[in-house]
Amino acid sequence: MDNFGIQEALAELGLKDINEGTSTGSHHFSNGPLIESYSPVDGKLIGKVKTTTQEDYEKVMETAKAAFKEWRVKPAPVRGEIVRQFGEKLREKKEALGKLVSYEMGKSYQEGLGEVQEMIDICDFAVGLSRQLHGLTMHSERPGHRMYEQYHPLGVVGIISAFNFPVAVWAWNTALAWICGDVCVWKPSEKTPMCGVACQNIAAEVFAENNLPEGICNLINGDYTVGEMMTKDTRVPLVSATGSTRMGKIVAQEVAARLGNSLLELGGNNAIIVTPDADIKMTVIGAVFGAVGTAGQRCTSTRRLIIHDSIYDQVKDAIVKAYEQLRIGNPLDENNHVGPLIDTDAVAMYNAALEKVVAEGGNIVVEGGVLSGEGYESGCYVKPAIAEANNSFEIVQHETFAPVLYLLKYSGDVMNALDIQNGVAQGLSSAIMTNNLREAEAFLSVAGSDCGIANVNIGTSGAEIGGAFGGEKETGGGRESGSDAWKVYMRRQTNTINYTTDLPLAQGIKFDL
Ligand code: UN1
Repeated sequence: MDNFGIQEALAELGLKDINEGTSTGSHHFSNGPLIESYSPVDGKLIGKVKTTTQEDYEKVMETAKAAFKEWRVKPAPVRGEIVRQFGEKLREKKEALGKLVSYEMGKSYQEGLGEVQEMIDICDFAVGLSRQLHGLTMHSERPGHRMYEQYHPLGVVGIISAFNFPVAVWAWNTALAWICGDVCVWKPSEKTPMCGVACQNIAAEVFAENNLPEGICNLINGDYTVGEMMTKDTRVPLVSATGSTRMGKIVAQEVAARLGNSLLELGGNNAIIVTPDADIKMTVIGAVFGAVGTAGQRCTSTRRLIIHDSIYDQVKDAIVKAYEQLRIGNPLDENNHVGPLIDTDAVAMYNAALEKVVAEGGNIVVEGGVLSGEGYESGCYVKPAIAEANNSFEIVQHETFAPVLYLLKYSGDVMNALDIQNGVAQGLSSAIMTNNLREAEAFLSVAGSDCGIANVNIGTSGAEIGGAFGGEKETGGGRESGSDAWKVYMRRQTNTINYTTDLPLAQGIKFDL
């Protein structure tokens, strides 16, 4: 295994002694039982990370609150300069971190690098934004009065992230929260704890070099019970959570019960509509990457292809042919297209989905299966599968985090395809492949896609950081990353200033004493 330079990468990221469960950075407060992280790539132990107890959490929160007092008074562009330095450090460590992401999560090295690139990109974005946290000015109805609004930091922002993007989603939240003047407490997925410690180490270096408290960036580890410490904590005004809809519903309720804010980025059930005017070659690339990239474990992965009946067989044949070319194996080997699933529980869910689609009357077009033998010792490698199905099947309505693609047929005009596309509980990403302007515009119109992301002649996955990222319905409604997503990390204050010697009341009310 070592020929892929894993040990060197771990050393570069300060993760060498992690076998003793050494926690580093501000994570040194953690004293709970160890989480062992096994690679889905080869089934080997990567390291052990200490979990956070309630007592540890209290210390983290005290540290974070103290750091907030210092951080919030730094001018936003000064905070931007720190984020710029963090982005520089990420550039230096891109290969090592990309490799760890690939090894601990199982996505291809290319995608691991891509994920670190998203971190770098959001840092650059945040640096520019640090001079643009604009509020509006309004005209007061009263003479000699000035009215405007300003944005202030919120405080401690809690971040709960998923295994599938073990570093980028944290960075989307953190880079914005930092320039907004917030401090962060991050609970990464217990399936990818090493990635969390690696990021904490990189951030800690930057804060130390600038004589800033490391409590601006905090790491806690463990399962959902550790996440719950934040969701129930009134000291955490915003909890940003990425993961399953099941998890999101619990987080939303716990945070709402104390009238906190939550930013939710949950499950998707993303479809590509393929119309008679689609470019078939582009469709195949977009659909296959969308369905098998990251072994189908992106929240933006393509789950459903909605194909017009006039070109159904042609598209089906082309996709099946492309699947025949797929090489499944060690994701650190650049010759492979598809790596492993995260763990054997995910493999069981994949198997169950394939059984269920058959039981519901689906027709398997590309056979799935779990791979065994040399190179597949971890038991996490599966064959990407395709089934012809019906949108009403329970399994098609459900997000299975695995490379299972459902082919659905539509006839007539594009509105029929949109009914199918929108006919699921989730609303994250969507796409249409067409060269027909009318179809494309109908898809983007008020009566079109109901998702947070709607692409034309692009697949469903691989969104750029510059746009707001998130979706509707069971996807949770939150928006992270680009555009004006930063506003969620700040509190808005309306200020009215009277520079006269009179006190006229609004709405013309008379109140003479
Ligand atoms: C996720 O799967 O949680 O759009 C995030 C994409 C990536 C991010 C996915 N930029 O596929």
